[in-house]
Amino acid sequence: MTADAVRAAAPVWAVRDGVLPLDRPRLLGIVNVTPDSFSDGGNFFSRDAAVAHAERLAAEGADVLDVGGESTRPQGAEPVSEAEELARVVPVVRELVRRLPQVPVSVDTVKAAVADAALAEGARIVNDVSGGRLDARMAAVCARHGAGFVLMHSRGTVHDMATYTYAEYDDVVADVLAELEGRVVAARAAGVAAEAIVLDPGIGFSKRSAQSLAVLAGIPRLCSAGYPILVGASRKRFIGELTGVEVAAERVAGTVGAHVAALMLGARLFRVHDVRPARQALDVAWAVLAAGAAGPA
Ligand code: HH2
Repeated sequence: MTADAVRAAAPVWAVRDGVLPLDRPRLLGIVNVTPDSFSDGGNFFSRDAAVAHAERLAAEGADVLDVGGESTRPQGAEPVSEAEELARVVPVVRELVRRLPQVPVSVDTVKAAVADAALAEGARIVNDVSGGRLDARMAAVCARHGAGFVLMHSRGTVHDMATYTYAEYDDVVADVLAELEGRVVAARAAGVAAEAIVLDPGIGFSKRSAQSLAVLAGIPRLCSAGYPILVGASRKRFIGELTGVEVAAERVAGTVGAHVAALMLGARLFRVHDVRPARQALDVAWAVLAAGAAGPA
């Protein structure tokens, strides 16, 4: 197969009012408008700081800007009220849609009302770390707006989904796949188009380090569901445990390693704090893979 043929065969992700072709690795740059996120909490808590950060991520090559107003940090994330989350997220989404109309904005929320408000402001994707599990209205909101919908695997509530409380599996890859397929059935039943759906195994969510490694290694099996796979390994605990690097912001090289491996196994979307190194590493890794697919030069 030629490199052009590889690209031509690539799927596209239907994100409200357009598509994001998955003909190369796509990056979601993380914009945490929170005081308490595990690796950058408080850094971009004001609207202006969050917007400036997002503009920097776009300039560094982010394909999507993922705006979130509620942390799921492992050390007991405190759930945020709907009013507070709206107040954090909506002004940032509004400003990004105005300033960067060419970069799709995604909203990272488990609340249908927050998703609805962000989509009304021009966001094009909903990234739900509960895959629609925690708010029965979420899938219908995504369907009504025609939004792209990231269904991430997790168990439990916002407060404990990033702990090990529910980290019991028979076969972690099979169990995650089955639970995600259940979320897909619910989303499709609510009217979400198949082309709008992306699946994410939820690295570090109700998963010990070995289980996060297992789901990364299991990406080819996850791909068998027929939906694009997104991975969010950025700065996460398993990288700290593997490398001994305790400061989350210093886990950039480990993050790149995890994401390049995930790309080779079939993932096409990556949610990252550090866009510049991710862009460079994944584009080069992709060029190598495409050259291999093209056959002898
Ligand atoms: N991880 C986090 C948040 N949202 N969304 C998807 N789709 N995949 C992920 O792996 C994922 C996610 C947690 O990371 P972060 O936003 O940096 O931290 P916090 O939850 O503390 O704000």
